[in-house]
Amino acid sequence: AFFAQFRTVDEDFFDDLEELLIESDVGYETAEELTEQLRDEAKLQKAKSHEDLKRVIVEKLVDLYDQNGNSEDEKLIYNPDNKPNVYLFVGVNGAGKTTTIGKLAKRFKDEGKSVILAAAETFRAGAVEQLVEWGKRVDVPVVVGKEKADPASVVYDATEKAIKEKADYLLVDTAGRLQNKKNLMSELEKIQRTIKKLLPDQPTETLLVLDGSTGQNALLQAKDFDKTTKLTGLVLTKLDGSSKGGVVLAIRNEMNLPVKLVGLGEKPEDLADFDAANYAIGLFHGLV
Ligand SMILES: Nc1nc2c(ncn2[C@@H]2O[C@H](COP(=O)(O)OP(=O)(O)OP(=O)(O)O)[C@@H](O)[C@H]2O)c(=O)[nH]1
Ligand SMILES: [Mg+2]
Repeated sequence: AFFAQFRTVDEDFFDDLEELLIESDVGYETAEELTEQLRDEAKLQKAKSHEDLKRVIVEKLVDLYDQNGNSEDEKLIYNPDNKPNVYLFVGVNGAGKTTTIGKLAKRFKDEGKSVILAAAETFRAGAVEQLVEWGKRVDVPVVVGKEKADPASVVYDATEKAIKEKADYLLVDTAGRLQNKKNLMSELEKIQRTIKKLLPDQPTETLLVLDGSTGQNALLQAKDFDKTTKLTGLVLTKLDGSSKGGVVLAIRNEMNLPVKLVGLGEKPEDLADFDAANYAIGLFHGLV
């Protein structure tokens, strides 16, 4: 529809394209930069037809995403000589941490790896049960503490168990909300310190889980969490809905954090690796 509106590719076309990119949460700066590049590229490639332009736009989105990184850092890190590989999951409440951990546990289990889960979210009622439920569902052990236990103590026990059993992976679930943000951040810091006490090189991954429909606020969340627990990547959830998750382009552009996983539903198999080209096409399809 967007392309049909335009007979010719002129200034109006690029103005409207920029507006549409902003609306899909790519971010103002990124949208401006991208439109600028597209304008140049379209001229350079003499892209006059709409088909030409669609190709140029998708190419540019992928380029923008890949700019500083190589595609290698998009993969989850697994080091067989450094077991257990500890993955710490952080993010605001409802983002999809627990669900992602359940799905990832299934993936690793299916690959023949040994996995242990740590229920380090003891604040919210029902949180531990939710992870235990996932553990049963995908047949993976879950370390839990006593009621209202200190989350760091649960992590300590789980790390010890993972070391003793030479587990391939330890996936740590954390709270998304405490009494206030300061409490949450200091708890996450304490959890990270606890892991390092036993395993100085861990966690291998500290992943920020983001609800794909969060919009521009996701960039603020990424900056906040990165300050406390240096992040290694993002998980973008709920892309099965209407959300395009355009904000990851802004996060990539400003913070150079790769998206490592995407959530595509609530079932154990609804998890995929991030693919920049697919993502760009999806984002772009949302625009037209
Ligand atoms: N459609 C869809 N729903 C998802 C996805 N990921 C998670 N959800 C749902 O989102 C809700 C919140 O997910 P949780 O995994 O509980 O989120 P959390 O980050 O652990 O939340 P807290 O424990 O409160 O901090 C649940 O109802 C999940 O089923 C996804 O990729 N797609
Ligand atoms: Mg949770």
